[in-house]
Amino acid sequence: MLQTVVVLVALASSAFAHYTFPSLIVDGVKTAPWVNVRKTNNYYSQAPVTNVSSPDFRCYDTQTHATAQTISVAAGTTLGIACDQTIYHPGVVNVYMARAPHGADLASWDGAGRVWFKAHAVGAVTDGGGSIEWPAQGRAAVHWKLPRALPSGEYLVRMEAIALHAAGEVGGAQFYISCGQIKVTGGGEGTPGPLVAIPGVYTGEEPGILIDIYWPIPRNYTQPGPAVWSG
Ligand SMILES: *[C@@H]1O[C@H](CO)[C@@H](O)[C@H](O)[C@H]1NC(C)=O
Ligand SMILES: *[C@@H]1O[C@H](CO)[C@@H](O)[C@H](O)[C@H]1NC(C)=O
Ligand SMILES: [Cu+2]
Repeated sequence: MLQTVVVLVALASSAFAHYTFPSLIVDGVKTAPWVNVRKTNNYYSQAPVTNVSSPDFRCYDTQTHATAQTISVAAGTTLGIACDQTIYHPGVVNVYMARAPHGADLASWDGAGRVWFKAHAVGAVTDGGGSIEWPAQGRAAVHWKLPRALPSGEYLVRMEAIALHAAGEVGGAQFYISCGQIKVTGGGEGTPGPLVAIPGVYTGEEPGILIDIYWPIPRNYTQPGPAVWSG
């Protein structure tokens, strides 16, 4: 009897709990949860962030005050960020990165200031009002190639999966956030940008954040934030 209850609770939480992004994927290997990613306030399926101006909007670790171990990744290789389940809400993904200042200890660096560039994005597919699709939906991870021009150094890698199922009013979009810690090796001489501050990058009223995705079906979709820096 107790076993049945435990199994049902486990099934229910995997099916209905909010999701998190606790792992990186480096050289094809998924890291253990919250080892190379700062443990977030919602590590135990608490609510995602909805206030784009909140201090929690950066790494969502204001209560856990978490830091993580930094993992080495070579420039030019593929980096992934893994969900604890799948990205089951409709929505889009942005990944931002920020390089810690020379001499700073990444584990204690807070990522304040205009230091973030967009490293990767997964948007929406529209066809002029007939349908709108969300390529990130249903995925267990996102992957992208770190440009060879990315300078060597220590970076925060911030996942931002924006769930848009309730985004028709201000504060309705849900932001599933976490920050990993990587050390880029063998990098190049590029200048990542444009740089933005987080929080600060959004007002919450961008057409890609304040949006009714159901009716009328949007004819187009504008990814929030700056363009991706691709090296
Ligand atoms: C959002 O966060 C900012 C900064 O902490 C705060 O001033 C504001 O009241 C918050 N807004 C809501 C709706 O909670
Ligand atoms: C679609 O494009 C129009 C014209 O550029 C723009 O005003 C509108 O905000 C866009 N809608 C979305 C949801 O991005
Ligand atoms: Cu949810």
